[in-house]
Amino acid sequence: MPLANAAIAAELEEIADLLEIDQANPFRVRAYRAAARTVGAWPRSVAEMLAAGERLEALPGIGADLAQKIADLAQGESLPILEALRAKLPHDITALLALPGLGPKRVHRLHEALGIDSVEKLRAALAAGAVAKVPGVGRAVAAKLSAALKEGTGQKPRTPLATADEIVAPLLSALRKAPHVELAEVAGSCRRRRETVGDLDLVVAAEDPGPAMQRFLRYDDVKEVLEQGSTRASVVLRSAGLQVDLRVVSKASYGAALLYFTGSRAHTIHLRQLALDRGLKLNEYGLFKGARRLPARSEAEIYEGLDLRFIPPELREAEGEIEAARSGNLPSLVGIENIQGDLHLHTNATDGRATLAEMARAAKARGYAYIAVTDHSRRMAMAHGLDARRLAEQITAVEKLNATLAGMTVLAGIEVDILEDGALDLPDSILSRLDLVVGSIHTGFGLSERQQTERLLRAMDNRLLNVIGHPTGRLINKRAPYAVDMERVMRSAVERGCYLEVNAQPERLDLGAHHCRLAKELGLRLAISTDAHAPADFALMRYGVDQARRGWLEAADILNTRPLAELRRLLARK
Ligand code: DGT
Ligand code: CA
Ligand code: CA
Ligand code: ZN
Repeated sequence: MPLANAAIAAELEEIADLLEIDQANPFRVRAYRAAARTVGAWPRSVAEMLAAGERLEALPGIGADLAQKIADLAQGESLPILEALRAKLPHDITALLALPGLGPKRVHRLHEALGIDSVEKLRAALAAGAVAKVPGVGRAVAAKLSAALKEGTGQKPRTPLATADEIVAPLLSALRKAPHVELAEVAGSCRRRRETVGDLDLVVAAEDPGPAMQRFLRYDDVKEVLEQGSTRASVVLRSAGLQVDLRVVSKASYGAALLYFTGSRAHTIHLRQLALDRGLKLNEYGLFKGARRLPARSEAEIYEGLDLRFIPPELREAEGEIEAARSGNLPSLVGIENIQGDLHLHTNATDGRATLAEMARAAKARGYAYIAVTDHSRRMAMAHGLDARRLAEQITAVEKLNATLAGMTVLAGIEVDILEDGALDLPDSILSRLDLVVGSIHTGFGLSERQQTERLLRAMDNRLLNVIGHPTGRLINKRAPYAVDMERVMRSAVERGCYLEVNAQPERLDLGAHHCRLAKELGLRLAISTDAHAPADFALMRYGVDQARRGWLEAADILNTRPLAELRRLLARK
């Protein structure tokens, strides 16, 4: 199986890294490093040269021994030297090279003295005070490492997905404009739409990787270059201190590389096993049958080659998606285009920043059929929560507005506080005049699991309540969810004809993906709501949809994909 130059270069780079940590002869290290650069930048396919009977010694600086190794790699064979190095030094050890003060020599010493072969083990050894005592490392370097781990990649909280999206969009478009770049996509957890990302992983297809690499390394936002080779590099951006890993591959390998770097690790390992079971080989460079390269320019070709339906990135967590793809039981995931309206938003009557009319206009411009205005109730004094009188005024305002709006309906609603005893913060006499009541917990996060669960059940006992807002109360990186028996809450919601919300605020994403999946199992529909406080917040809907997709949900599982008439029927309580 012919291997692309880029892939050959990547393997040679890894050999150089590992040899260097292993304290091999510096000339040998340099030879591999130079060979990686040469092959990576060579304009013609090495595999094709070999097929045409040309000799690789023609490449500058490549001697007979390296030429043989490159030829082996080009034919898809694994090199005994790389296998041996990988067996000796775990893959994660190269990550240590990215830390300040750590070159191959010190990484070697730390490995020899303390068995450190990953950032996690380094962190533990630093905490135990062992690192400063290693000869050739010392106090100063240990202090520098502690500081770096505290603020740097390891300890740093994971970046919210929405922040990562904002950072990656201009970077991708810069790469797409670089010469020779045919395709560029973000992979990793960002593409799987996890709620937070550890780092960004980019995959680029370009026959000549040089220009893309240059564009990447010289990108304005780059604060520090951690690692650079001919086809891969890692940098830290000023924005959010986010690390970005780039891989440049050939077009023929693009699908395989995108699949590999999208992960999850568990998903691709499972796929690789599936390939082996069929006598095929799948890796980050392609899909192979013996010496023959099967189509792998796109992920779709690879899934097809494995007799699987295409698996959307959001499902690639090794949680049953491969089995479902094989048996034709993959869900047809809800998409942003299925969303008909938004059922949780605020206006400047409470803590929103726009008027009711402005919010309605923005929703109509998005093509929505309906929205529900759900300002806060009186208990939220700091947000100027509405009492019964002000809510009555808002209901009148909604009626007036509806008379002027064509093609979109504003539903009158409230986000009413669920008090600690489970009572609602406004009298039934006013709640009964609303189209939709969202009930939320904003206080009393410290109750026991039993108390919190009873509180929510009691709130749902009120037949005027429709949807529980942000049901776990967590704030990503800031506040843990309160203790609650979610399965019991969901079962009770089904019995009572209530619903739960997927709040799309990037720091909430509440419910999260696993709870979405649980809801589906229990037959509970969910609302996906932005909790918008300004017109621009309507765009957050995609983050709620992303989590619902990660939870295997289809359009029919979502309340606000239903047309208005059906929505009204669904809101009628049992
Ligand atoms: P993150 O960055 O912590 O949010 O999570 P990911 O999934 O983006 O993980 P990351 O950045 O370490 O690696 C990106 C993808 O590359 C990962 O999802 C799968 C692939 N990958 C990286 N290293 C390995 C590996 O050693 N084996 C396999 N099978 N895949 C790997
Ligand atoms: Ca990542
Ligand atoms: Ca990464
Ligand atoms: Zn709220």
